[in-house]
Amino acid sequence: MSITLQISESLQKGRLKDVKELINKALEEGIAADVILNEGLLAGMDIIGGKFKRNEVYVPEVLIAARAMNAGAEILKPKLVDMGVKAVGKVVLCTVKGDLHDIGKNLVKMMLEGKGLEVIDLGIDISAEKVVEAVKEHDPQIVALSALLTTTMGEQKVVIDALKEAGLRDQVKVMIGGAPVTQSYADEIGADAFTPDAATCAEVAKEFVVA
Ligand code: B1M
Repeated sequence: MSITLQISESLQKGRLKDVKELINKALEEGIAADVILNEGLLAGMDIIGGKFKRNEVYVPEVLIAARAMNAGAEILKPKLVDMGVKAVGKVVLCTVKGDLHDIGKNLVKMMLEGKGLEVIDLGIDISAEKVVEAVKEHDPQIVALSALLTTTMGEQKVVIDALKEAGLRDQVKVMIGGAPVTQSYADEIGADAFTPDAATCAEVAKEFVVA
């Protein structure tokens, strides 16, 4: 089995120590950091994302796989920077104002990073004004908004309106999600995409940035 496949498999099992050791070994063997990233870490995270979508694995497995991915990515980061490898795109992500739920948002973040996207995670309880500021500062292609309460999903529309007001709406794709959110709600408020789960969110986000 190739060493990148071993990295992918160890990542899927959440074996952080093995992932780190294998990455160091692969680097010693002269395998390029971007090959390790793509064929090891991102490939493994892709498989986990698919399994999560099909309910073959659950939140804890995704969290430990993502922990292993982050540890591996930390080792590769300086080498990738040296090689001039850039993230494929940038996403500003948050849970909207009034909403403190972050488990789903964090999964979305991990899946986006697993697709090679840079994520500016603003956190929870984030106002439309803060999102607008972040778009001005970071110039992302995507704004991703999570809401878990029927009382806070309206904030997703508030953000879209604030982006329009600031003249930034056409520069970004707005993606929304969270348990009470639906496709018809996305259509109603003029979001660019609703996705039901973190893995699909990352797939659609990648399509947006490579399109
Ligand atoms: Co809260 N809570 N909660 N809660 N909580 C819910 C959401 C609720 C459904 C429970 C219930 O009553 N059955 C209910 C909402 C009812 C409603 O409005 N429809 C509820 C309530 C009412 C509340 C409080 C108001 C309770 C109170 O104080 N009376 C309060 C509100 C606080 C606030 O936010 N202002 C509250 C508080 C909390 C805790 C702090 C205790 C805790 C949050 C801890 C944390 O996040 N760090 C909590 C929790 C844990 C839950 C439940 C049990 C689990 C949520 C969760 O993390 N699920 C939840 C009930 C439930 O869902 N069974 C509940 C796992 C997570 C992976 O799923 O976040 O849905 P989820 O993410 C999914 C998808 O939705 C999607 O991807 C993920 C899967 O891949 N997704 C996106 C999420 N964001 C996306 C963005 C995208 C795309 C997909 O694109 C951008």
